[in-house]
Amino acid sequence: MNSNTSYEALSVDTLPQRLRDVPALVQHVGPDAAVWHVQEVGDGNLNLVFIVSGSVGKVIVKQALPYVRLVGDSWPLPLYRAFYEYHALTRQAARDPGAVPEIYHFDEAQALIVMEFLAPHVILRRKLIAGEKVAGLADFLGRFCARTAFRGSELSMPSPDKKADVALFAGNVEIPAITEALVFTDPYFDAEMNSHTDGLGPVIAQLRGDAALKIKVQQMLQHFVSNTETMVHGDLHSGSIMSTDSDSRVIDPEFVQYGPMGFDIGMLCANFLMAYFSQPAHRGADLSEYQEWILQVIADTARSFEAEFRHLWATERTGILYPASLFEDQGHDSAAACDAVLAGIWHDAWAVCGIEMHRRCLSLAHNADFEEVADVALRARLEARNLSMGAELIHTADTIADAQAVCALARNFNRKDVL
Ligand code: SR1
Ligand code: MG
Repeated sequence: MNSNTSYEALSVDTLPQRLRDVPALVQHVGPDAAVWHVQEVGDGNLNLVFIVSGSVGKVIVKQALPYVRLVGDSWPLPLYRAFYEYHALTRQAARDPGAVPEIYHFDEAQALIVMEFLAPHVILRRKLIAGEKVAGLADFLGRFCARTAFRGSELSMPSPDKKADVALFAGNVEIPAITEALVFTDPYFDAEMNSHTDGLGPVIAQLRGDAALKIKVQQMLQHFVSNTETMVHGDLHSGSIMSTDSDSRVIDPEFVQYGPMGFDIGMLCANFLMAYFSQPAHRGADLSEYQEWILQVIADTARSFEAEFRHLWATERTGILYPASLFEDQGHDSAAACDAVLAGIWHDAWAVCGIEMHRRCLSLAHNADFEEVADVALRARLEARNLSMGAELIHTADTIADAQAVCALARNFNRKDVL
């Protein structure tokens, strides 16, 4: 395809003819486009996603649409998000090698990325709903969050490079604006695109009537839009992770921006907690065993994050922040400084965690964990536990001791009849 041609959305029928000369497809799919098989499998909210198979193998072709797929062309969205996704993927690949799919080709004009087809990986959210375990998941995710947080910050990066990157990604305006509205704002008032499960009225009234809670959430939003600590994935939920029974990768960083180091791990933990609270609707006899496994994943992800972050602190602290010249070279251990940085990260993480637990039940774009529960009364009871725990996390983010305390809180809310 001539990348100078103006943008046109691909279709199953046009893709072979339009991409047949792209070397990456010839190499990874096969030279004869006439025998390519194309399937559109996008189940996310924004983009087209094709699996292209041929005599040699398969690739994923992801193309941005000029509007929000979930809503339609009444909500236009810039194609340039593919440019930021591509640059986020290259940085994540450098900061945590092997953690993201390999990129074969990028076409800016067509807003498309050709990448590795992951097999037999499936979206992690599907595995959590099905009650399947993934070995090594927590180690992988904790490491990914720590490496991308640390290596994308001025704890590690040369300051001019980091500032150039902040400037580059600052051009990604409309995508973070979705997060600013849907995640941080809409859940807390009767916004136009909101929806919620019947029966949640009393819990929602309590949240929206809690001015102190809204202040905490707005403080976090202020932090999110003004703190450019590191390059965050920006949408790290269980739909942005693909897993087999023992291997995982992170996908879909189009919500990339420079933001707080605790953002990704907080959003991630929220999605594990929502998987946890929704389990009674999906499980039979093995309910408590599988729920405990999910909590263990949260605790182990936090442990893996801390261990990797402390390791990078000791071995890769080459940036302007907390330099050895101020600490080790003066005979001062920097462990207390690392503790303080981690405490700030965890404060942000637990607040973001509570906010994400709210938005997936109250604003646009709910998650399948709850949404696929057909029994509306049961769904409301489970979502009510999740919403109440979210509020508790936001209120107490400053004083939560550790991830084990969050797991204990989840067990308590899981026993409560909030409605
Ligand atoms: C309009 S986009 C809605 C949601 O889908 C994406 O995956 C993000 O989570 C966003 O908030
Ligand atoms: Mg996505």
